[in-house]
Amino acid sequence: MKLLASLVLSICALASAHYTFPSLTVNGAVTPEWSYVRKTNNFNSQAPVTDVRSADFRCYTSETRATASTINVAAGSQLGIKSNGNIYHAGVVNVYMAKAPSNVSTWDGSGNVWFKVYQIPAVTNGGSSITFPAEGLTGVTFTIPRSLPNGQYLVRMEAIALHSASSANGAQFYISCGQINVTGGGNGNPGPLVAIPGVYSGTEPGILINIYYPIPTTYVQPGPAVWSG
Ligand SMILES: *[C@@H]1O[C@H](CO)[C@@H](O)[C@H](O)[C@H]1NC(C)=O
Ligand SMILES: *[C@@H]1O[C@H](CO)[C@@H](O)[C@H](O)[C@H]1NC(C)=O
Ligand SMILES: [Cu+2]
Repeated sequence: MKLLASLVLSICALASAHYTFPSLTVNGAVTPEWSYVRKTNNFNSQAPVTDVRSADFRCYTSETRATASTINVAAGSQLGIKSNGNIYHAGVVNVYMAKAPSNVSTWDGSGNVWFKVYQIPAVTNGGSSITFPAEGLTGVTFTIPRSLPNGQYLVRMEAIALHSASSANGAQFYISCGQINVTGGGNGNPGPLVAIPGVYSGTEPGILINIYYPIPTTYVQPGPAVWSG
């Protein structure tokens, strides 16, 4: 198992092409890269964020200072977040949203404003196996809750690679923030609300974890419960 883990690590080091999440899929159409998603610092390097307390843990735009255009998405419809490659590392996914006070293009997403709308955890089996349904996907698709109030939102994709997560700051976070304008929504009250950064300490059992040996008996998905409206 140790051998397998180090093999995985060296494959990771050789394969420079990781992944970013530069596009949305709205009404079945994939948007051009970095048009409705803020261009992240790693648009070229594709390197992950590993410090869950850094400012870049929110939208990863400290260098690009990017903003984006905002696309209309109907509440109750499917929203996709698309990768430029595939999520080839073993890991899990969370998607968070936050409502901008006014124009999302000029909002930084600070405060206790983020709620989780979607997740893809690991699947365990009491210690005989652990599998990662997010592994290999080229993106995720989820339903914008029907009762979500109208308005402009940031949508933050978070793919957590866990192949080297057994030491502190070993988990790799692949992040991006899209901008959407929710229409036809309702009077829901999304929550629980968290701040990003702030939501994680980095020592959660789902972030600081050896996924190889011993095989985990359970997996605890990081972050709050999903709000589905
Ligand atoms: C939001 O702000 C951006 C950037 O300043 C601007 O281009 C856009 O027109 C504004 N949108 C609205 C609806 O005010
Ligand atoms: C958001 O949608 C509403 C309702 O369709 C529309 O009036 C408003 O102009 C849209 N805002 C943006 C920024 O697209
Ligand atoms: Cu890698």
